[in-house]
Amino acid sequence: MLKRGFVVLVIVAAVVAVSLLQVTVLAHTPSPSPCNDPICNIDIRDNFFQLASITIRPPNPSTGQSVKIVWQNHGIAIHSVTTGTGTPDGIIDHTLSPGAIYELNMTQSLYNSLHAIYPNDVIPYYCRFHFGMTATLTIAGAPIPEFSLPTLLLTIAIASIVLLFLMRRSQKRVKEL
Ligand SMILES: [Cu+2]
Repeated sequence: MLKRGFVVLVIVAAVVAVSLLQVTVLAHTPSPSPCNDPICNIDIRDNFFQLASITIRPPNPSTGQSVKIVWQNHGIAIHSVTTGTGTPDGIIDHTLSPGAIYELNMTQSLYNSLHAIYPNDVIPYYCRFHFGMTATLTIAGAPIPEFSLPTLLLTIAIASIVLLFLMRRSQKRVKEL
């Protein structure tokens, strides 16, 4: 019994470690497009955005869950994330020093403001400091699911423990009979 408890503990520790690793990895590498995760990363370099075109999921109207977009300046120059085409549209305008991170939640209200200007949901943005440093953010597809991968893994871990506990109890009962 002690051995089985140890095995369960190791499995739980591994799942928690993988979940934490997943969060860390998500925070530091550019996401692929389409990005189906609740966190989407865009790297800023001298002088381009990576990925320059990315598709993210819209906010979930029933749960209120929104995608978090994370820009990180990996360059040695100052850059900005400014929505519009050459002139700011007044919705997003954020300047990043080298190494800085800018986190933006694509909430329903932000999405509505952007959708009013860009009805096709392709949002152009650029850097104020470098001519030709442009990118697009496309909002398309089904809203993000309620469960993120780390949450899902933790749920599986907890469900496994409950299942093992119930199995153990039923085995005991069989022995008693
Ligand atoms: Cu720039």
